[in-house]
Amino acid sequence: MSDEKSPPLRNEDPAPVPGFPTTSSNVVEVPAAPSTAAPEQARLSVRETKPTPEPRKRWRAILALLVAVLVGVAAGWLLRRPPPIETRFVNFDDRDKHVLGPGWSHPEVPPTGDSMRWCAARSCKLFVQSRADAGHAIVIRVSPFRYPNAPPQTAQAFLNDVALDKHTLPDGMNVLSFAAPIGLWRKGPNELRFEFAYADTPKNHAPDNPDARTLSAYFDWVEIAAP
Ligand SMILES: [Ca+2]
Repeated sequence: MSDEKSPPLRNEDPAPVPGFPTTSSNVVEVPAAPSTAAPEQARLSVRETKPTPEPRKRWRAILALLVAVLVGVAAGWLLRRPPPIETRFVNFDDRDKHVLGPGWSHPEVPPTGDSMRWCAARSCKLFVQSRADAGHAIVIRVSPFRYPNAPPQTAQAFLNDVALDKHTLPDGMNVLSFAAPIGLWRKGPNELRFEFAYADTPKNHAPDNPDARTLSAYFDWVEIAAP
């Protein structure tokens, strides 16, 4: 074993590297990088208080779009079509001309004072307004055209070409009802048609009657009754 003691450890400069000076004067101090915290904070502050032109344009465009949508909705609401005024009663006087379709004769006022019209054909039409939000009963007051040995007179109603009930008409005035379910009604104008078993001419059956019209039934009124 060797008696040589190891030299005490000293805080010495690091071992020299060949080709590289070792003195402390040769240490190159790297300047500290400038802090980025302050400029970043400044930029954030600028964004908060002073928007750049592009976001401002975008917000203006969105605002203009919202205004346009609101104006369109308001205009649509103001210009919306009002619901139709429903036809509930046809009295067959001069005020009901606008609902009469083909087949009807001129208005008449018999001694009873009622306002009447003949259906002067095998079928007659009415154009009635509906909101199509409920079913109704179509009720009519009517008298058939009769003559000796005439066949039974029948009346059938059709709503928009769909057949409803069919009734036989006894002699004289009758009140008849036809069920018209909600599904058959259209919003706005509807075609209501009455068809009869026959239409004939009074002149052909009574020599003293000059009436040459072809008659089926004499109407007093039509009511489109509440459900
Ligand atoms: Ca009447």
